[in-house]
Amino acid sequence: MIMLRRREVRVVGATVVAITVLGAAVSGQTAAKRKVFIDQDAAGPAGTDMLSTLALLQSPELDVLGITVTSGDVWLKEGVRNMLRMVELTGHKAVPVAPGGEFPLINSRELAEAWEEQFGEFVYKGAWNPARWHEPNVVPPYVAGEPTIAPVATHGANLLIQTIRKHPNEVTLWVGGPFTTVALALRLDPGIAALAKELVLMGAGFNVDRGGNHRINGRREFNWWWDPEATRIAMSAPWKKITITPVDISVKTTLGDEVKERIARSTSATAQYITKFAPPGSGGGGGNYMWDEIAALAFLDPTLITRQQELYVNIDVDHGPGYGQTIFVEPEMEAPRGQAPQPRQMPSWWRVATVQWDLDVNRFYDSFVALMSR
Ligand SMILES: [Ca+2]
Repeated sequence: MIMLRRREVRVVGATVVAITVLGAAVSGQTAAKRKVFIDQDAAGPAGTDMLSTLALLQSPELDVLGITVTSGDVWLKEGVRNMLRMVELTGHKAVPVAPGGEFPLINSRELAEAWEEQFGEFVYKGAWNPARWHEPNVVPPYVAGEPTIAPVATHGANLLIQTIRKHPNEVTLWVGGPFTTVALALRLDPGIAALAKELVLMGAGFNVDRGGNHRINGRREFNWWWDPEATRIAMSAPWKKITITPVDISVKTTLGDEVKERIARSTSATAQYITKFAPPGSGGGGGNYMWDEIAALAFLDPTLITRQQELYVNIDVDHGPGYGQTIFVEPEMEAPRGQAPQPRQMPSWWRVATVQWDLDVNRFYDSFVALMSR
């Protein structure tokens, strides 16, 4: 891979945090909160989908304007139930929750199985995993109980459009799941990409050898692979800024017992929710990496990221062996010795994104525990 410019921001980051805290104390409640709209798949009750959503909901710096749920880790209807129950139990039920995309635009369980017959088995397929398979309309019994609140009577794509149109240039779209809902919204109203403040997402994989659907090929990352055509639509739209938390950085974190024990010391509703459903010693699936939590906390505090890089990033939608794999290229071409690098000329559907490679893991855990203990 290419040479990376290492940005050491640990000391600078600490200074920025101190100034931010001081600034907040001086300005009191007058500081405008950053507006964010969450799009998430929603396995429950206390995995990466819920904990990352909670991190955003718990932050005093954010105004969460809405949540839409998309199929992915679990089917849509199950995910909406899980999300509603979570916001109800943690004191966030005023935030509107809307059902979004139920089925990928093209991809399907059947297509995925046909692909596996040709090219090899996936370790992880979300709602299509044989061990957790049920029909999309089935909502199985839930350890956290059933919600007493209902979703808003609007499709998630429409709620997303309405939210961005109501607050032009102010809304960060934060995506922690497949892009189906975002793609539907972009096809209904292409103007929302340029009207959003930015796109922040967990997805894609580059060089990691422990992530992705195979656990050996990190370029086929689950969120993007579930709906490759939606990913192509979303990643080709003219966002002002795109920030990607890829699998490569996810595998540097673990939701381990030490973090869980620190959270368990708090009596807050959120801490007690987590401790009830993900107590210390309960383990966790897929390495217990904090995939989506990094995307949430780095959005809250970008100084947690110690190394990142700008790349053109998109996805392979050819229905062959590379279907659903991340594709990427550097923005500049290597120049002959002594000459300045030249910008690479790319087709219009390629966008430059900031890709996170490394983080200050201890500060990340500290921030996570603090948010969950509020
Ligand atoms: Ca997710």
